[in-house]
Amino acid sequence: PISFTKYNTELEISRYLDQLARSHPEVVTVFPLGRSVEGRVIKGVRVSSGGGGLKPAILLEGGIHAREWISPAVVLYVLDQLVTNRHRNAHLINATDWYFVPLLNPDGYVYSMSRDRMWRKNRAKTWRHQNTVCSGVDLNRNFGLDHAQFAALNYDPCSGIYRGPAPFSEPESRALRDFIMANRMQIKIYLSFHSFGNYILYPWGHQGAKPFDWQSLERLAMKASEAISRNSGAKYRVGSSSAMLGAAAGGSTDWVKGYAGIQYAYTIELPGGGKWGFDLPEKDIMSVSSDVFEAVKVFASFTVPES
Ligand code: 0X9
Ligand code: ZN
Repeated sequence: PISFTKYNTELEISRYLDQLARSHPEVVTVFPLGRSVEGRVIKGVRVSSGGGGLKPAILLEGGIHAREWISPAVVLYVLDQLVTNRHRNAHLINATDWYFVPLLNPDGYVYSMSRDRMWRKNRAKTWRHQNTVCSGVDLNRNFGLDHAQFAALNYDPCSGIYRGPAPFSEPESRALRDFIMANRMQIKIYLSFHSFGNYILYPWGHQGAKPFDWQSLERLAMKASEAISRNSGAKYRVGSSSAMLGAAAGGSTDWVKGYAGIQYAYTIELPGGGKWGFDLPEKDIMSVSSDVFEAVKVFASFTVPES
């Protein structure tokens, strides 16, 4: 069964989503975004109170990177809070539609839980040369914005940041692309959860220059960061991806802003912990999740004009 104080398996997550839709059919819809390389269904969730017309929407996505287990955990927590406390959270649902993709890379997540804790990529089969076979594409290098801007390691199938043979060569990145393109007029904010390092990052990642409207993105991120420090005292730094972490092309948030035209696209790097940083102890899941919920409320309130 699902728990918000442990890391759930892919199967537990998948069943929980179906269960949630069954017990709250009036607000929750589960739909397939696509299938992973190994054939797992990538599930999306819509939380909506209905009522005529399209409301502005926010999209929370997790699990692009297999080993960053805290990412799907916080996305599930926000989803669960929103739905199970929906009377207290009515104001959040009435004005905004919510989309969740808790686990974009289910194959990688399963592999990280069963075989290699530090696995990052998807589970695509690729070939280096001659006899060396390496698997996996870094889905956060596979999105199609500014495909020319890559570092040497991005061309090496054996590297952890292999970009893949072509933009959107992977079914997981295509699934997110197609969903976003189909809903791009509705979605106002996209949050991509990663770990680790305590950052709220806005584009660009592929170049050092900032988007013309970076001050609006920075201002909103600062508000979210302040909500987190009020909640727990945790500090999240705010800046552009390239300024904070160095340039990297092919990331989802760059494509979402630069191609799909969704103004507010953020990568949120959650706290690290444990031995390698990605293995944040389960006892810390709750406080990180509660911080994220506070931040997400700030982002969501921003989808509503005049709020
Ligand atoms: O490198 C990444 O994909 C992200 N960091 S992580 O440690 N979670 O792998 C940062 C992505 C920031 N966005 C871009 N650089 N486009
Ligand atoms: Zn990541």
